[in-house]
Amino acid sequence: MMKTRTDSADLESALDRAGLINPAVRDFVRYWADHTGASRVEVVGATDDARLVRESLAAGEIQPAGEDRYYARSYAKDTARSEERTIVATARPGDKGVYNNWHPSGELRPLVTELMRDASAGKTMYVVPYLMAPPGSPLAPYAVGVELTDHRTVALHMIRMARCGVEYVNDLPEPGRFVRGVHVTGDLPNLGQGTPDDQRYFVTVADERTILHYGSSYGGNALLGKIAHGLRQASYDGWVSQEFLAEQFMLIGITDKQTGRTWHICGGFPSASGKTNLAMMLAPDGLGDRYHVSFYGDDIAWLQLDPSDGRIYAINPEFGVFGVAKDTNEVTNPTALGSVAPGTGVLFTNVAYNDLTREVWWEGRTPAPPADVTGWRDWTGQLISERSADDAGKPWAHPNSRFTTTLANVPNIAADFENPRGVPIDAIIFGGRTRDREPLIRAITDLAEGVYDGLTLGAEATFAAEGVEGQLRYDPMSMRPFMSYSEGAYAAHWLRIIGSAAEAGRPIFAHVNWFQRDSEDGHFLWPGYRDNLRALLWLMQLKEGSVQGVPTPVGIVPAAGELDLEGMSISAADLEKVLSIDAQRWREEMTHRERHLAQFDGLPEEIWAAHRRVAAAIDALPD
Ligand code: GTP
Ligand code: SPV
Ligand code: MN
Repeated sequence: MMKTRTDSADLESALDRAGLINPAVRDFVRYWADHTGASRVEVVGATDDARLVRESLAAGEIQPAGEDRYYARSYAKDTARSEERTIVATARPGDKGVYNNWHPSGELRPLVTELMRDASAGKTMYVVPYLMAPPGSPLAPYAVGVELTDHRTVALHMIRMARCGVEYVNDLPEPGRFVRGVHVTGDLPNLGQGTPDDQRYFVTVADERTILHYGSSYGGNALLGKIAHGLRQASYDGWVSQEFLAEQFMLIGITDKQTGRTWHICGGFPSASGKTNLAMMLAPDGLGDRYHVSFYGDDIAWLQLDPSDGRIYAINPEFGVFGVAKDTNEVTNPTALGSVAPGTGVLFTNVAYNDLTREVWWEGRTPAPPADVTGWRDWTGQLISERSADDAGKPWAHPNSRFTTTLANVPNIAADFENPRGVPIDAIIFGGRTRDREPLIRAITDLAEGVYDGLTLGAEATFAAEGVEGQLRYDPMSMRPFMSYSEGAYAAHWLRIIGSAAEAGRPIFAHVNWFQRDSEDGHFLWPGYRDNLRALLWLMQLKEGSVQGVPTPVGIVPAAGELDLEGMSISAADLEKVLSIDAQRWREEMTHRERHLAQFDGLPEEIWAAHRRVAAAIDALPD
């Protein structure tokens, strides 16, 4: 007889077999197994990976893509985060911000719970206990979670992206203190994605530490440890506890082998704007082998004061990389290719796939697509050879196609990436895709002006979110899609946390832009990628006083000759352009900034004062 719902004896024995003894976690699983109507429950962790891979291959959910490499397609209308359908809900109207799409939890929680009723019927519910921190971190109490998911491929992703296993929940000092994540895929072909009848809901009930995501099996919509817990829930927790910041930041070390000195830099660029690439950066050949960049994190950092030395320390709570495939190749990012090499267990999603040769390809992998199209299918599964003339020019891979690989596979992973204390931060940088106005780098030494700069980060939105690509918009600290409470309180929390550092150990701020374009032919003025290290080396020299730069109203820019351009090719005109401040464009910008900041209730007076200072200095510039 076919079973419809998990029988309670089976459920208890599944939990027992997995050694899951935390009684609060067991209660959580019992409730949702019954409510979603899943027919089986299975607890999984890292040690189950090989078996889950075999089962997924046998079921045709993933396909082989070379030695221990795998490929999956998502449903064609489910390929990126949905910002419109993402909500932060709490019981406190005061948590409403401009970007968090706040709703009362009293309305949202019952609504989503109802959508989930019996919605996993006939499916297995995977129970994935996880830790979003290096074990032993002072922030580990905020990092414990359990994701329930009815999608096996999501479980495979979680195992790569977070530390997973019952050991992370069994011995909690407070057994009930974990983030409760429920992911129900729903009937993807019937959810009205992107229409007025959209059924999807991606809700973080932040004051109940509960995440309810319904209607997607892709990326941040479905891997709840990453964005929903690691950013939205954690930033809320960090604010309520007054203990830490959780930001969409990359985190790197730069070592000067000549002096033995290592600097640590973290920073926010909006989604699909270069964090992973920067974290995996090789020093440019022209600089010889003097410098080495080490990877700590590429998407999330949690920052906290360490009172023992008065410095700000950062950890990467993640265990893997969910990286953009597009334009990744031997020249732009050889490190990324190394991290997805044979034997890594990488999962590719929504790139192009060859049924016969088991190869994968994406736009920018090679200058032109494979000439022999035999066996090649685009990301939707359509054979390239059978494409209509109309479709001939369409990309083979989805622009938001990605690779998922664990940190240990990243060739430049820092030796101490699991250090529970994290690393002391020397600089915090912000940047985005900005086609004009923003110079290559401008350094900011004042705390309020640095926080102000983050809050006014403006950039072109990317394909990492549905329906917004190319839109110019403000994206404060690159947290716009992940903001969980009001922006005024967020700014105050930033001033307090970074301001708690001892004066001498305080990080310097900087704004960077690798994406300025020529106004006539559109070419990138700065070569980008590996050469970005040159701008960061200048910042470190500035911090240490070995270069002075040129002060401007928006920060200090490199003086001619201060950037080490050894072995790099850039025209004198392009270089001058990326190092200069266009007074007229900045004056226009300041009026937009004023309107942008005015939306935020309770913005600290220090931020307004910084804005007025910068605006007055720009007004005083000659044209
Ligand atoms: P999320 O994972 O969405 O948060 O993205 P991310 O910020 O980590 O972006 P990522 O490094 O994956 O880069 C996104 C895209 O920007 C890729 O297609 C890169 O090839 C491209 N890119 C990254 N760095 C540069 C650069 O310095 N110059 C240029 N022109 N493109 C870049
Ligand atoms: C982003 O969009 O910023 C990502 C990818 O890092 S996702 O996990 O889909 O949010
Ligand atoms: Mn991201």
